[in-house]
Amino acid sequence: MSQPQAKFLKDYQAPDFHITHIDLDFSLAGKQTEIIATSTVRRQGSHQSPLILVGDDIQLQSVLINGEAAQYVERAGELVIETKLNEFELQVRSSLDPEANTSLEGLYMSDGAYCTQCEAEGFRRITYFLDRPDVLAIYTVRITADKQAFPYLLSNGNLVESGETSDGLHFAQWHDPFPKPAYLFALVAGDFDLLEDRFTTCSKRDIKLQVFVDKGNLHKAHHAMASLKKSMAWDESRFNLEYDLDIYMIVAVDFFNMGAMENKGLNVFNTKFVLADKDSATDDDYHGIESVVGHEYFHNWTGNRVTCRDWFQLSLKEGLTVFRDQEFSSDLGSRAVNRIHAIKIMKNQQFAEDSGPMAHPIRPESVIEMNNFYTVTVYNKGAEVIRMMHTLLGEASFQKGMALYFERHDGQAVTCDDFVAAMEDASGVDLTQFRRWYSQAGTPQVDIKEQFDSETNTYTLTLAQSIPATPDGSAKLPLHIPFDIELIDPAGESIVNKVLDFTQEQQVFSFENIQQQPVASLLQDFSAPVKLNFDYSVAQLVHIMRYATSEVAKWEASVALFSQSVWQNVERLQQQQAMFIDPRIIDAFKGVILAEDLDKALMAEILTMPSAGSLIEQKSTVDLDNLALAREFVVLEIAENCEDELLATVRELASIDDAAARSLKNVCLNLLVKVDNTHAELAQKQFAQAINMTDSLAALTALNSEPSAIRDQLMSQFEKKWLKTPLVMDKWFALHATLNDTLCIATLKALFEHQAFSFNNPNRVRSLIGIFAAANTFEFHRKDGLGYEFLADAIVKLNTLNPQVAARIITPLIQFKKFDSERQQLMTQQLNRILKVENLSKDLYEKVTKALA
Ligand code: B3K
Ligand code: ZN
Repeated sequence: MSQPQAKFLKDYQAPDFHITHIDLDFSLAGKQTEIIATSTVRRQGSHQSPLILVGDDIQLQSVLINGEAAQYVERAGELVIETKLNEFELQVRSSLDPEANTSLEGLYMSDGAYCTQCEAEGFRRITYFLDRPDVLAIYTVRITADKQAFPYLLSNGNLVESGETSDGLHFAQWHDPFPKPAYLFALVAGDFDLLEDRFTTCSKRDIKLQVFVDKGNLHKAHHAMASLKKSMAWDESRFNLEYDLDIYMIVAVDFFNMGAMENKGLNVFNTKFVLADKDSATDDDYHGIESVVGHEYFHNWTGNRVTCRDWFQLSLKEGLTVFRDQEFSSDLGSRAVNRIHAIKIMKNQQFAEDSGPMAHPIRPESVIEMNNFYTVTVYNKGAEVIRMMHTLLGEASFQKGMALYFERHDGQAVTCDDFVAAMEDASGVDLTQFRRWYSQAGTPQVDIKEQFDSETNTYTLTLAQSIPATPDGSAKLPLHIPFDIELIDPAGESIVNKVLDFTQEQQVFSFENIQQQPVASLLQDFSAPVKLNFDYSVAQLVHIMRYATSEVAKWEASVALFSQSVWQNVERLQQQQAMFIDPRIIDAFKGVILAEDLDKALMAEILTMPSAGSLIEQKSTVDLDNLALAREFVVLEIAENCEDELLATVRELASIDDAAARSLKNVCLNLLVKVDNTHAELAQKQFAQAINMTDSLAALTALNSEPSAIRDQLMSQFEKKWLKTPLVMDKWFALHATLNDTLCIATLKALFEHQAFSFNNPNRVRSLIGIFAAANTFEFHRKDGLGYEFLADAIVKLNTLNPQVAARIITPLIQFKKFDSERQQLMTQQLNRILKVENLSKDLYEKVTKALA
């Protein structure tokens, strides 16, 4: 077998043919599902090349051109059609078996309903087509199916006709007036409960809103509907963007490879991001639903109306849409807490990707399997790049840039450069150097030196930037970095608050009229996705925690205080010295628990001790065994010394019905249970009295740090209660997967047989296996290698069932460079084993070969 080949951005060529219209006729009949695709095809330019369509796993029946048998060859993944005509009607008849499709790409079944997933290249699993985002066509779709089993027949756009045919069948015909690429096509057929509502747009158009959920779940659809209405209103008020069709549908399905999909007018969602009621969903789940519903809705303009020329431009729509959904959440809720969540994703996951074998620029230059590039780099670093432009331009000019972008490109498939050009032209800001953010992989490091001259009253910051080499070989030239700082005087007054334009390899910034040595709060609000190298003293960090104007800066300082102490103790352990914590650190955390002027959700963030995974990301090499001991020590020292304050907080907030209060209470409870077993009773009591999932799950999580009889008892109560609610069982599986205990892996293996578990369902796989590998750091990295073997076994199994999911959960196994040589060897041993698997998917092939290179 030949090895999968990479495609390169530099090889982009406009298509030889365009398809302007397509009529799809689906006869949904299980294993023998028939599809007739009739397209209007137009040759572009004066070439003589044949028309080459792509397709995967299609059983071809016939090909006609203008009603006559066409001359064609079918070869690996392609249909080559010879014709001299410049414009013609092409009819392709084919069939496929959606029931056998476990990859969940193309047309497949989820719990008895037909549904589709076409991004990135799933449409070619439905019919032979020009499956590339720069081919935009107008779609008409007719669906025929059994009326009783599939009362709802849905597709993009507006319903134009429906009715019954013979033998208990019925049909629906849909028309989408907006030309779109094939990846935005969707079809759903099934039996659902339906929640309906309406929205009046700013120009007084009346839009019908529909949320389809599995039978019996109607009461869990209200939050998603409310989130949709908020999204529509917000996009009008902040971005001046109005919805365009007369109907907007969301369908929730249990079998789904990712979070949701923005198909034009017919979003398909993972149930996880639709279904919620207080009993079964946590405050975080509610927040997640609001943000994903928003994200998919915002794609209607950033992604659908203006789409990508090719898949290398993915960040054009994803980075921008993540930026938009982050702004939506921040305008509606706490800006600081939302920012902290975004920063955590960057530092814990994106920095890891940037320093690992899959490092790529936000606009990748070469790709083997496109599905591997729906990454934290393209999405989250992409959003940071948009955020930096927003910082450099300011809101008003940024909005002018958005308006110009739509004015120029509505209805087109464009590039990241087109977006930057619109921003530049609308604002007059020169973004030439800034564009390097699109082509350079890796996390820039910023080294900082400070100097205070008390004679001249001058404070000086010297900034130096460098980017470590990455395996993709992309250039590493100086970047345009907006660097946000605050200078705080000894009395706690803010004396300077500004964004520095940091563009050179090394640059000096001087501040005059500074009377006393200030404390600098650097890279405030994470104003650029860079790593900061500055040796803060404990006193400086405590000062920032107390006086910084920015709440995010307070949190950053608390993370730095905690982390410094952990690393110092790792060193002490390596030198066989006793561990120690500076009492000023304990006082700083105690000060936060006692603070009266801080937002409770922010306090909860500060009191959430940085995870082992996030600590690992701070270093290029890690002594994992001592890290475990040192982290445990610092957490315990803080918790023990704050026991009274923690206890008082838990009691005070016990019955306050507010998400921020709950999050603070539950963080405190978690720390308390670590201090002393007697506090386990508190958790037990909370579990017994809980009236919402947030509190039940927090009680269980607090008890989940080590095995105990109480834990086991509550876990089985929980299991009995929720056995028939898959999304809650996911939480139960995840608790098992994060137990820090040597028996963890054996338990997980036994759970493969659990009636609620299935390898075919991505949510179940992620909660049991994905979470284990990504979040149970010390069990996954066991010295005997059993954690790696467990993950590799699952990946081998998923290689044929669902390659996309397999390639997603492999991430912790390919990021092995930081660990000791024994662990590295055990990890690469498993990777080599995966590489030898017969019929290894392109998805895994790309990641494993890059890791082993
Ligand atoms: N655009 C989809 C992601 C598709 C992933 C394909 N592997 C969801 C989103 O980003 O909104
Ligand atoms: Zn998206």
